[in-house]
Amino acid sequence: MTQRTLVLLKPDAVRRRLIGEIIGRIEAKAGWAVTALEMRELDQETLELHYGEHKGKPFYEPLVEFMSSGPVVALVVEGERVIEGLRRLAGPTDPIAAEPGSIRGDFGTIVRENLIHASDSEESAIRELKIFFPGLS
Ligand code: YYY
Ligand code: MG
Repeated sequence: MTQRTLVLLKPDAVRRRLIGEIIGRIEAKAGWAVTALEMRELDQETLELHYGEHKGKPFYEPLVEFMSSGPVVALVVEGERVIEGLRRLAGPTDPIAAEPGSIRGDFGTIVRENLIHASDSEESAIRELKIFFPGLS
């Protein structure tokens, strides 16, 4: 089952010079491929679309502030069961609860600064890919 997912390497990953390490882990998975990639800064409108489900929650405003604190790297990753696979590679939202070996488990400590976003379902992937890569067929 070949799928496509949206990955964001968050501003902390860029600041800490971890983008190569993280992309390396993604590329190391057999058959997965990065098929589009862009470094960019995210405006409020884009973040509101992307994180709309969290609007009104106590962590929303600080999350948006963090996500616009510096450039992110947006990637399209394609491959076998890549949506579930990337969620597992990233680890759970709270990096302290994330297993060592996962990206969040190896590099994170703070929930907000958890290095990576990966779409959580096929529906989310389709929605989020449209936001970040509208030209994709
Ligand atoms: O999908 P995932 O990134 O693992 O978590 P979400 O529950 O969708 O939350 C999005 C984002 O918000 C999370 O990566 C960090 C931040 N966040 C937070 O700062 N504090 C929380 N209690 C929950 C989430
Ligand atoms: Mg999420």
